[in-house]
Amino acid sequence: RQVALSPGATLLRGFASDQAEALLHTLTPLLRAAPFRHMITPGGRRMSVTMTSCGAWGWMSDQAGYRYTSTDPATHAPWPAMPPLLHHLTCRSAATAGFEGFTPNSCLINRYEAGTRMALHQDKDEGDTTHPIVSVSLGLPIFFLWGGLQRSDQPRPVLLEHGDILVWGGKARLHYHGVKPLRPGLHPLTGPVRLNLTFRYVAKD
Ligand code: MD5
Ligand code: FE
Repeated sequence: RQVALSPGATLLRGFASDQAEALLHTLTPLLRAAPFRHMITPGGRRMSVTMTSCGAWGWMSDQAGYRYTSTDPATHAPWPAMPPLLHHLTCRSAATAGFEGFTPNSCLINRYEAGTRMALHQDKDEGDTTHPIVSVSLGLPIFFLWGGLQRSDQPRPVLLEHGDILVWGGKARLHYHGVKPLRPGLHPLTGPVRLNLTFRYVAKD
């Protein structure tokens, strides 16, 4: 159930399946404190995905650019703490994929409804790309688009399903990626949506 997508990129199929219900349960109070919202790109467009964060650093975007902040711009309160269950799962997945010692200080939570997509991009706002990124998929399946180091590299579709964990580091850390529009459906645990949790180490203090 461990698939190597490329050097540094490992798909752990079903790694979070047993814990999915518990993970969703730990998100409930956190989502009440920091609800999902649409971010605005620096170009002035509203992203179709809705987002929130937990942990010391949360990702945000507005007309001034992409960045990590210690407080939620919607409430000016610190982002909710990262639940220990999420932190432990991330450390365990990273170690399983060969990144022993990884410890995240940021978790971005993306919510996809039918039709929501994410354009090809690189993750390069973290200040230090020597750490991997761990991504947990919950709910409806989606086609992830796995590209190369150049935007022009033809991306390959990879189906990400409920409970799958993707670990990206090393040579794969700066690969372009995105997701195809979510197809409508109903998942027993999440209903009409897909949630994606991405765990990162943000080099800021
Ligand atoms: C998602 N999220 O499913 C997507 C894909 C994002 C984002 O791309 O930036 O929030 S998660 C797949 C992924 C995770 C970690 C690293 C990389 C891809 N990568 O460096 O290619 O919501
Ligand atoms: Fe990304």
